[in-house]
Formats: sequence, structure tokens, C-alpha cells
Amino acid sequence: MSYFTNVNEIAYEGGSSKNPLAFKYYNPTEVVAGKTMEEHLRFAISYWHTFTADGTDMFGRGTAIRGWDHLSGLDLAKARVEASFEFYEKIGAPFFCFHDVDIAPQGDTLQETNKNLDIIVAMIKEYMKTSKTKLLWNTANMFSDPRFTHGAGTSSNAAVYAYAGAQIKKGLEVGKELGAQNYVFWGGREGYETLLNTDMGLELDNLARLYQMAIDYAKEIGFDAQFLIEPKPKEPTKHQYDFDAATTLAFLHKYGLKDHFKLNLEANHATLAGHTFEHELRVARINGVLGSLDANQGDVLLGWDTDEFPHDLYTSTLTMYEVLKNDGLGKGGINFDAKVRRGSFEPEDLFYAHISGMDAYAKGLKVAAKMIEDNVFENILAERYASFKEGIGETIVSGKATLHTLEEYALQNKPFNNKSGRLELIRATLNQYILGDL
Ligand code: XLS
Ligand code: CA
Ligand code: CA
Repeated sequence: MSYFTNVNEIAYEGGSSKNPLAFKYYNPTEVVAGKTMEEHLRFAISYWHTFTADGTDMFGRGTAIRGWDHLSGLDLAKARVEASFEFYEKIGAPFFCFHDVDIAPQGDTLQETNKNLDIIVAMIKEYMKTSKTKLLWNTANMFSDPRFTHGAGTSSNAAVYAYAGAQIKKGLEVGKELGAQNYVFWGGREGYETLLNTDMGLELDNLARLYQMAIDYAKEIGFDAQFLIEPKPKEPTKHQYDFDAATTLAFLHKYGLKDHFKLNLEANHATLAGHTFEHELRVARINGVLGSLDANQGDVLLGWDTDEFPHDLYTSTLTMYEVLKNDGLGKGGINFDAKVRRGSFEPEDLFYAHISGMDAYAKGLKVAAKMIEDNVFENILAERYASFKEGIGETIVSGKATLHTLEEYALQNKPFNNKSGRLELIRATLNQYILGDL
């Protein structure tokens, strides 16, 4: 049966098309900077927002109208799988992502939960045999169930910690079974409300122990996915341990885990941390841990995690600039961890939303590639940092400088020759590229 009867396969029609069910900029086979758009962008559909969520929020029940609404339990889970593959095919998604609890109902015991998972995973595997859509990543939801009220890998309760370990073990098995390219750890409740009852040192040591166990088990079963940690500064806890890229990197360094992980960076989490998305990507890129992206953006007027489909072309351009400079995302991709607004409750809205997000990133890719081709930022940086190419600057960069040599130079009292940063001019140039005039 069809769940999206009003929608056919979405085709590329170009920027002048007024067909709402067509791509205006995303043309999967178009070559940009030596690769097709599909290869560059590696888009993924997030199962939880697109097929599991129904628009429920803190103030009211779900609003979404879906063809699977009348079902429950395993029947509901099966219908969602069927609908998801119809959606992937129609939108042309190369990847999807899920949490364990998104795809199958939880049972009363771990045994029952795992049995439900096995049934649905087998069904997904069957669909994947004839589908082009692959699994970008899966993860374990260790934050929704009441047992995780004090955390999972940082819980104050060892029994809960053990349950989290069992859930990760199953998640790694599922990932292997479905050929996941990555496995994500998002520390939903890994953080704390107050130090008055928190042993921060023990909690962080325990979290690192759990990650090490996951590395060991993936090796044991021959699951070669890239492990990803997804930073987030707040929500649900006040102080999340993986606050941002830099904090997560420090954690990985401290516990000797850096070689086993990259980062899954989310645009909305970046802004919640007080950063731009491109800041987070740059921190990851220069440290060799740029792994994958959740492209959903926030709303600058709202201080919470709104998970909107990305439409900000400045962010998509500067994000794709970082991705191109990173020589791509490797096994990673661009996941839409995004939900349609509660008022956009019709099935077609899922298509409009993904089309707008995919177009925003396709446009960003093209603009960034053109700017790199023209060496726009490269020239700006070369000029701005020219003083490090010769004289005292060269001595500093080559590592030969000491405070003696610096003082010797400074005592010559030469003019500083600071140059303008030209920020307004640079912004205007960026506008010209985005508007397609350069
Ligand atoms: C929540 C997170 C979550 C992760 C996966 O804010 O973004 O959805 O991406 O657990
Ligand atoms: Ca989010
Ligand atoms: Ca996310």
C-alpha cells in the first residue's frame, strides 16, 4: 500500500520551477568540484522525526495525519518501515538514521524489547536488499525511558549503567546487521543538574569506560562503523558533559579515545552552545574529527532545540565550505534531524520540508565550491597572515622563536602596520556569491 499517494518521485527541475514537489537546486547527478551532489551531500532521513513522531509537544497531543495512525505495537512498527522505504525512494534519499526505540516497540523486559527489534531489523534488512537507501547511522535511545532519569553511562545507579551497556551491545549488533556506516553516541541525559549530589569525576570515568567497552565489542564482532559523539550543551540536562566540539575533544584526549571517534555535529546544538555551526565544524576539522552532520537549525528567537529543517543559506554555504576543505565527510553524511512544525501536519509537508533542506544544502555546496575555486577566503587569509611568511613571523611559525628573539625584535620599535580586517567588504562579497552574481 502507499502512504504518500499524492506524491511521485521528486525530480530536479531547476531554480525557475514553481512546482513545490520538485528540487530547485539539488540535482543528484550534477558534478560539483569533481563529485556528484549525491556523493558530496550524503543526505539522510531521520526515522524518529519523519516516521515516529506525531507532533506531540509539552502543551498538547500530536497533530500529524499519517497513514499508520490507526495501528499499534508491532503492526505500527511494520507499517512505518513500509512507509519509510516509500519515502526514501520518492525523495531519493541515499541514507537513513534511527534510534532503537524509533523502529520497534519496547517490551516489558530487555528480552522482549530485543525480540521486537529483531523482527523489525529483519524486515528493514529485507527492504534494504532492493532499495538504494543505506543506513548512515543507528544509535541507542538512552534518555527517554524513566530508568535513565539520572543518566545512562553517567548514571549514579550501576544497574542502569549495565542496562545502557546491554542496549549499546544490541545497537552495535543491529548496526552490523544492517551495514551501518557509523554508530552515534548522543549523551541525552549524560550531564547533571547540580553538583550538590554529583560525583563528576566518577561519572566521566564511567562514561569513558562504557565507550571503551563499545570499541572492544565492535572489534569483537567485526563491526567497522565510524564511532561518532554528538555534542550538545543543554537539554535535557542543565550541564551536558559533551557541551560542544572542543569540550568533547578534551574528553576524548583525556581518556585516550581520540583515535576511535569523530564528531557528529548538529547546527541547532551549535547555536545552543553559543557558537555558529561553522565554528563547530572548524574546531572538528582542524583537529581531524569532523565526522558527520545533523543539519537541522534552531530559531535565534527561541532558546531551545527546535530542530527545524535548514533554510539559512549563509550557514549551509559556510558549512559546505568546511566540508569541502575537509575533503568530504568520509563515512559521514548530512542527516536531517529535523521535524516539520506542529502546524504542518499533512504527509506532503514531510516532502516540502526535505526538499527545502536538500535545496538549501545543494545551493550551499555550489556557492562554497565556487568560492573555493576563486580562492576567496584563501586570498583573504594569505593577505591577513602575510606577516608570518617572513622575518619574525617566519621565525615564530618555524618554532625557532624564544622570548629573547621576540624581545629583540620588539626593541627595534618598528611600526606595527596593522591592516583593516575588511569584514563588511567580505560580507558583501559573500552576498554576491550567494546571490549568484559572481
Ligand atoms: C537530540 C539529538 C538526538 C541525536 C541522536 O537533541 O539531536 O536526536 O541526534 O540521539
Ligand atoms: Ca537537536
Ligand atoms: Ca541530532
